Amino acid sequence: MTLLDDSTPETTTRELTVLGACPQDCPDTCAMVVTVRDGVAVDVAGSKEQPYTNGGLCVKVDNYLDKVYHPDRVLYPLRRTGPKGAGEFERITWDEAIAEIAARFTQVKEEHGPEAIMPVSYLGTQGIINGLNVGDPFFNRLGATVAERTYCDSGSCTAYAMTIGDTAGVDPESLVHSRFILIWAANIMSTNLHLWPYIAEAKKRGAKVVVVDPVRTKTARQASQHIPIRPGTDGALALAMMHVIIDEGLTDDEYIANHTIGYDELVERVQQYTPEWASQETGIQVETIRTLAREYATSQPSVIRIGVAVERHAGGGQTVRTLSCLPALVGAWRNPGGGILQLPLWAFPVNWPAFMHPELQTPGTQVVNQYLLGQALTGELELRTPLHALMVYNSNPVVVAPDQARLLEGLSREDLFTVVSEHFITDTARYADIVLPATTQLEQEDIMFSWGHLYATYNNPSIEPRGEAVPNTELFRRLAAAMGFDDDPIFTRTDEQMIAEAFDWSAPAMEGITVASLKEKGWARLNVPSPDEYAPHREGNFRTPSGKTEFLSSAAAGGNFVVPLFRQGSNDHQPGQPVDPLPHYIPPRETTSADPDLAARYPLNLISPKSHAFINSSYANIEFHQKVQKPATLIINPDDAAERGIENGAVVRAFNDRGSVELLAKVDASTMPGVTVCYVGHWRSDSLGLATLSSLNPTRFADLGNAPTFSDTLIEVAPVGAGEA
Ligand SMILES: Nc1nc2c(c(=O)[nH]1)N[C@H]1C(S)=C(S)[C@@H](COP(=O)(O)OP(=O)(O)OC[C@H]3O[C@@H](n4cnc5c(=O)[nH]c(N)nc54)[C@H](O)[C@@H]3O)O[C@H]1N2
Ligand SMILES: Nc1nc2c(c(=O)[nH]1)N[C@H]1C(S)=C(S)[C@@H](COP(=O)(O)OP(=O)(O)OC[C@H]3O[C@@H](n4cnc5c(=O)[nH]c(N)nc54)[C@H](O)[C@@H]3O)O[C@H]1N2
Ligand code: SF4
Ligand SMILES: [Mo]
Repeated sequence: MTLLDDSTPETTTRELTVLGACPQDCPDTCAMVVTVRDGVAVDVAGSKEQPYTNGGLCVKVDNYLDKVYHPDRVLYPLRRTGPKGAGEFERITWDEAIAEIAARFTQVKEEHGPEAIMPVSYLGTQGIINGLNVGDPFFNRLGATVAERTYCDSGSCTAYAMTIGDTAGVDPESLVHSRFILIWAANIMSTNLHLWPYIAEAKKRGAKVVVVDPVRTKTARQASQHIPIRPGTDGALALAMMHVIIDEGLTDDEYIANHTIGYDELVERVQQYTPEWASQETGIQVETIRTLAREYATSQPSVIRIGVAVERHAGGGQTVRTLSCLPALVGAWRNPGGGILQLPLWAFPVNWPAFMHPELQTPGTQVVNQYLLGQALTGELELRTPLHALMVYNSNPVVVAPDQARLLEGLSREDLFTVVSEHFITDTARYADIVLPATTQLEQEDIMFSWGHLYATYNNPSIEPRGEAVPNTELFRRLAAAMGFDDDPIFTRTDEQMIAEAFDWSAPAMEGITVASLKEKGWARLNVPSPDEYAPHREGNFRTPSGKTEFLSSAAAGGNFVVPLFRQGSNDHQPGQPVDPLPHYIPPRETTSADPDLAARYPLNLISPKSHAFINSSYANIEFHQKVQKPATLIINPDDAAERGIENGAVVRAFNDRGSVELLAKVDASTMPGVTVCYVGHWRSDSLGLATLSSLNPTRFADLGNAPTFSDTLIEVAPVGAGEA
C-alpha cells in the first residue's frame, strides 16, 4: 500500500491516500486516487498528476464507492436453493464451495471428458493478473474446452495485423498535432472521454474534426462535420475515398514507393469503387465523399480514430483493412499525429505467455466461441464433446452475448453445473449452482496495460476485502489446489510473483520502469518518444512480414485467423480458405441488397452502442447510474415513428425472427431514417418483457477474426398492442 499522507496523528482518525487504477474495459485506464479513513474508502478521484487522466474520472466510475459498498454485493459463497434463474441461494463456506466445484468438475471429467467443462470470461476487470487470462492456466491444465473470446476488436485486430502489423499506431496525445481528425464509429464523449481534450485542442489549433456515425451523438455534435452513414457500409465509403485519392493524384508517391506493397494491384482494385457507387451503399452524397477524401488526403497530418463498432457487421474485417491502408496512401505516418489509432495496447510488452500458459493446453482441444454459447449449450452447435459444466468470471453473458432466449434455455439445463464468480447476482449469476464472491478493484492488487494510451498503471489495494470476497487470482489458486494442480509452481504463484512477471521488463518500452517505481508513483509513461516526436512509421518499419503497409496482404494467403490474445493462446488455429489479399467490399448480410425478403419484413437497422453511464452491463444495477442512463429506450427517427404510429415515450416492441423486446420509444432525429438505436447494458431482470436487445442480435461472425455482428441486425418495430402478426 502506498501511503502518501498519514496526516492526523493527534486524532484517532487515520487517513491514507492510495494510488489505484480504474479496472474497467475502457481505453482510458485512469489513474485513481483513493482516500481511506479508518479502513473505509471515502473518496475515489482521478489522478491530477497523470497527464491523460488529468484529474477526472468519468460518470461511470466517479461513484465507484456506490459499487464497493452496495448492499447487494455478493460477500459470501452461495449455493442455489431454488429453480435455475430464480436467484434463490443459501450461504455456504468457501471450503464447501471449493469442495463441491472440485467434485463436480471431477465427475464431469470422468463421465464426459474434460472438454465438457468450459470457462466463460471476458473483461469485467482488465488488470493483467485478474483479467482476461486469469483462469487460462487452470483450464488449459484441466483440458477444458478452449473459450474463444472475440467479443471486441478481434476482427479489427486481425485486419490491422494483416495490414500494418501489431503496432501501437498513433499516440493519442499526438492528436494535438493532427490537422484532420476522422472519428470513425467511435462515441468518444461516452467511451473514450479522456481523448477528447486532445481533439478539442487540435480543433482549437485549426484542425477539422469529422465523425462518421449513423447517429448524431454528443461526439458528432462537437465535431466540425457529422457524416451519417448506413450501418455496416463503412467499407464502401473508405474504398471510395481511396478511389478519389488515387484518381485525383492526391497520393504520397514517395511514401508509397518506399513503404508499401501492392500499390499497382490496389489501383486496379479500387477502380470499381466510385463515389457514385458508394453513395448508393452508404446513403452519403457523392460530393460529401469527394470532399472528405480530398480533405483527408491534403490536410496532413491526418488521423483516423477507429471505434470498435466499425467491425460489427459482415464486412467489418475488410472495412478495417481498408481504413488501415489509407494513412500510407497519403503519407500520413510522416508526422506526429498522423496515421491510425486503433489499440495502442500493442505498445505494452505484456508477458502474455506467463498468464495464458498455452503449453499446458492439449493440442487439438475443442474450441467454442463464447458468442455461440447459447447454441453450444442447447445442441444447436454440434460439438465433439457437449458441455456439462461452465465457470463464468469477469463476464455477464446473458446481457452481452447474442441469442438471449437460447442462452437462457441452455443455462436452465438441470444437467448443467454452473459456477459464477461475481460482485452481484447478475442475470447470469441467477442461473448459477454456486456463486463465489469477487473483490472489487479497491480490494485487490493489479497492474494495468491500456488500450487507449501509452501509460502503465498500478493498482494498490486500498481496503480489506469485503466479506469473504477474493480476487480472481486467489479463486484460481484455491481451485487449482483442490484439483491437485499445486504440484506445479504456476498454480501457487502469489499476486506479487505474477505482477513481477506482468511485463517483459527488459523490453525497450519498459526502460526506467520497475514494479517498485510503478507501485510508488502509480503510473509511468512507456519509454517511447514524446507525443511531440512520436512518428513510429515515418520510415515505414511496419510490423508486417515485409515491414511495409501491405495493401496486398501476405498473411491473407494463410486464411482468416484469430489473434492469439482472443483464443487463450491456442496454437492449433485452423485457417481455412485464403482471404482475398486486396481490400474489398462485403455488404452487411441484413440489407435490402443482400436479403430483400428479410429487409421487406424487417426494414429497420438496429445498432447497440455503449451506454453513457454503464460499462457494458456493469453498473446497470446501481441507482445513480440508472438515474443517469434512464430505462432502456429505442431511439427511432421521426419519419420511421410516424409511419408506424409511434409516439415519443410509448412502449414499443422491437422484433425479428430471433426475438422480441419491449422498449420505450424515443422519437428523435439524432438517428438517421432507417436506423434504430438501443444502448447495450440494461439488465434483463430490470427490462420490460424480461428480454434485452441481445435477443435480436445474430450469431454469425464477421469476415475476419470471428468478430460479432451486432450492427448487422434488422428489426421491425410496432406500438405494444398492435402486434407484429
Ligand atoms: N460509457 C461507456 N464507455 C465504454 C463502454 C461502455 O459500455 N460504456 N465500453 C467499453 C468497450 S468494451 C468498448 S469496446 C468501447 C467501444 O467504444 P466505441 O468504439 O465508441 O463503440 P460503440 O459505443 O459501440 O459505438 C461507437 C459509435 O459507432 C456507431 N456505430 C454503430 N454501428 C456503426 C456502423 O456500422 N458504422 C459506423 N460508422 N458507426 C457505427 C454508434 O452509433 C456509436 O456512436 O467503449 C468502452 N467504453
Ligand atoms: N448487443 C451488444 N452486445 C455487446 C456489445 C455491443 O456493442 N452490443 N459489445 C461487446 C463488447 S465490445 C464487449 S467488450 C463485451 C463485454 O462483455 P463483458 O466483459 O462480459 O462485460 P460486462 O457486462 O461488464 O460483464 C462483466 C462482469 O464481470 C464482473 N466483474 C467485474 N470485476 C470482476 C472481478 O474482478 N472478478 C469477477 N469474478 N468478476 C468481475 C462484473 O460485475 C460484470 O458482471 O460485450 C459485447 N456485447
Ligand atoms: S471507465 Fe474509463 S474513463 Fe471512466 S474512470 Fe475508468 S478508465 Fe477512466
Ligand atoms: Mo469491448
